[in-house]
Amino acid sequence: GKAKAEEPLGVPLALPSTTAIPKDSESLAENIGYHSKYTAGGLPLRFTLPQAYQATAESVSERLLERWDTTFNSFETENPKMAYYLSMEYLHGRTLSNAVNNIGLQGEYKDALLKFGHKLEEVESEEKDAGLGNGGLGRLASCFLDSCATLDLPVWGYGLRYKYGLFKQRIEGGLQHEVAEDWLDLSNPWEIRRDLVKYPVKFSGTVENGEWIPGDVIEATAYDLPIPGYGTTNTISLRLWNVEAESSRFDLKSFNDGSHLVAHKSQIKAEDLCSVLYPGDDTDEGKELRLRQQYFLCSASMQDIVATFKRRQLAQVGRINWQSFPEKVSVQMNDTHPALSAPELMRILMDVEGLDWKSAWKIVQKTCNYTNHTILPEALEAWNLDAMESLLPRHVEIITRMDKEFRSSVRRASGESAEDHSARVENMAILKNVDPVTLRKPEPKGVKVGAKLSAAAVVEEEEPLPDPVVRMANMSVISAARVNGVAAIHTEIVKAETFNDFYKMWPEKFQNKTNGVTPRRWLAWCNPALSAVITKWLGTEAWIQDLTLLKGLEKHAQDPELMREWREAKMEMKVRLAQYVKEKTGYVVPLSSMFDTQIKRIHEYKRQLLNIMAVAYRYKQIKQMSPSERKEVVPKVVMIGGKAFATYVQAKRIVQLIVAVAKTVNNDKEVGDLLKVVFIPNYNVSVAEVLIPGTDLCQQISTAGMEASGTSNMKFMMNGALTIGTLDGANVEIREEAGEEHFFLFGATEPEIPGIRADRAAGKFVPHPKFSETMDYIKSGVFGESFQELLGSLEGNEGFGRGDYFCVGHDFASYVDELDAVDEHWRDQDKWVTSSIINTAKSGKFSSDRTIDQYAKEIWGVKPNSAK
Ligand code: B1H
Repeated sequence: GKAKAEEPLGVPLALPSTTAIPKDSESLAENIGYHSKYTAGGLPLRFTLPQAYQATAESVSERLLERWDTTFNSFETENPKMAYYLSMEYLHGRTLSNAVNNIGLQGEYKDALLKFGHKLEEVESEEKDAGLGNGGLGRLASCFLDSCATLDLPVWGYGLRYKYGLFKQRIEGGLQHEVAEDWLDLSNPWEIRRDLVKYPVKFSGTVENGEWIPGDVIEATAYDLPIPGYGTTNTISLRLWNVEAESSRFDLKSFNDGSHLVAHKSQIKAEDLCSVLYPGDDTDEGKELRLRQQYFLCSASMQDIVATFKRRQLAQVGRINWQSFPEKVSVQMNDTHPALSAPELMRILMDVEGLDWKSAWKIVQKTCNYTNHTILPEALEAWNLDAMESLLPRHVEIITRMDKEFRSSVRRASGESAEDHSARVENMAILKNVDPVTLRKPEPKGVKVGAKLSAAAVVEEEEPLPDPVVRMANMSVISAARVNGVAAIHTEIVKAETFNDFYKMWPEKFQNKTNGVTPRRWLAWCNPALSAVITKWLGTEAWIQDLTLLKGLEKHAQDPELMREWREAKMEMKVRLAQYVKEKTGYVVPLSSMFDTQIKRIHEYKRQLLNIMAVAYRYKQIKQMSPSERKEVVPKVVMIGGKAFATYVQAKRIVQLIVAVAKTVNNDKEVGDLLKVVFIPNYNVSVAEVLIPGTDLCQQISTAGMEASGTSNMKFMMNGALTIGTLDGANVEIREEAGEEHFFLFGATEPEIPGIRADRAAGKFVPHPKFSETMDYIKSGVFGESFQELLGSLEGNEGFGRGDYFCVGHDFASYVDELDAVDEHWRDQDKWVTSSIINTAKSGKFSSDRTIDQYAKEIWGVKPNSAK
């Protein structure tokens, strides 16, 4: 397995320049026709939608290739410092519509397809979402790449090419069912398989005198996706690694021995590696396959990064100066999932390139950076040391040495002995549950080494010691140049709590980088109606590249003409959403209602339960009203969408309750149009693109301190939705930007939560009557069942998941009161529209262009490099 990418690339092909290829609708139609016949391979007599999609995608992909090639050549010849984004997840969504819009050919493709009798939007809807991620963390990675490309930054993404993305969600019999998402069942017109870019990835085996003799070697093959920037030629790459057994671990020897089945078995095992995305969001599913996946990503990517560095150094400088590696390379680890990048780079530098420990460690510490996305303890990855050792024996040696050096440097710096600082050092160290001197599993207490005790005597006297584990977050902090949180409040918690000892030792390492979302996909392309109004009133489309320009709308926020146009645009998007709801659920929702939306993974801390309980309360109130009282009710459509992790029982019960409430409420003639409840099935990126523009009010109601940032909150704000939310994650900054009169705040604050939990455990919680009344109402069976197990989590006094750990009971009254304030605001439609305009106008901060500009300047040290 020689790293082929190290070899010279050969002479660039002289092809027509990007401007020479015709892009008028005539030529595009011809090109689509050509692809329909020769690439998509269908009969041109019937130009069906799937075929139209395939042919159009091929045509667009061809146009991207020109840009891509230009960009790559410019990186290769100008050799700028590169940043590499490593992520186990990318929630890419659809590519066709985004690409056509980003390269500015929507009008031309629209006309071209009309010649075949097809609408561009319908053709675009044929595409399956690339759902290679769970939620916010994966979508953030995709938004970041869009911004990097748009800002002309020399950045590449690395990930895994899962055969099955996040499962599809079906609602049947009132329950969630998971169905495998075979997104590659048709050929993927966007990817290019790089036959020549392959690396061996080793597993298991033994280490003898620092030399790793692997038990297993599998091969990683690169598949590249183009990421076109907006308003620029720059088109960067997302490189996804795949295992291909034919070319990898097919064990010819045992095959020839006659043991065909053994050979075949190992082939299946190797291919399994990339077969499926782990579907947990904010959870750590510590399975061996996941560790294999993580290492596969890190090893292939680091080998590729090193090979690229060497190739460019040799071409530009003529020799390799390893000290300049951090001047040419920055690696961003998207949470701890790619944390093995650090020990893997150590291994390559030492075992392959022959550097000593000290020089290698200096390079690693200047190259790697780590973004933390959650402080939930169950999501902080910790791998069993023994399991890791059997899979990655050489890395366990390296990690153990990293830990040893770290422990002694902390002691050295504080000038005190091992004992004085043991608690602090143990807290920060990489290995946990090990003997501080040997860094291996300690001998059971009371048993002297070498003492001859019978096995039975030991078992009787000693409790089993916990297994040693590798704490990936600690390792990431130790090996990173910069560590960042994803919203101001989250970074403060990271510094003050999660990594406080590290922060005190290395304050300069810690930074905040408040998340952002791409305004291309999440406003300009998904909301054509509002975008047209914005462009008209700003007199320019420049806001698509500089979202802070939206603030120019503020001065017109009370202009009756803009208010009218704004209302019409919102209505157009509500009509589109209502059609979607009808199609997917059969429910008809009244357009004059307030559209109230909560979309995100189903998790107890995100509190969909709080939302649906408030809906139950509203329903009960409406039922009790007289006809004249009902006339005053603000009509509402409550929409909730999101997937529950298949084995997360409480989350699935929450889905069940939402579906049950919808069924009861929507079929209640007495309530009629005053209240509708919809569970939106199979929430994903392209569903979000319909839901967000059509929403009036969004719900961001997590228990304070638990949502690191949230990113749908930013998308809603851009699209003129108002927010009801807690002071959590990026909500804090959204409220600051919008102004408190345009944001509906409720609930306990982050510093109050521990006291609330303590009071609860001490039996001091007195439920508000509105809360008790709602609990009893649901338990009475109005929604078919009594939901005892679900509601039980809100009762009792203690324990995780019991005793209302997420403070639903505590926040309930303040939540329903604030929902009344929302209704009051809605009754004054002019006031509402003005607030809506102001939310959009003040959303500029939440463009991922701003976030990425900060990463580029404050962490990566990369500069724009525009392709010529
Ligand atoms: C976020 C995750 C996550 N934080 C483990 N952590 C996973 C953790 O498969 N796993 O094991 C997958 C994902 N995801 C989210 O990141 C936060 O909850 C959001 O608040 C934040 O907006 C988002 C992006 O920073």
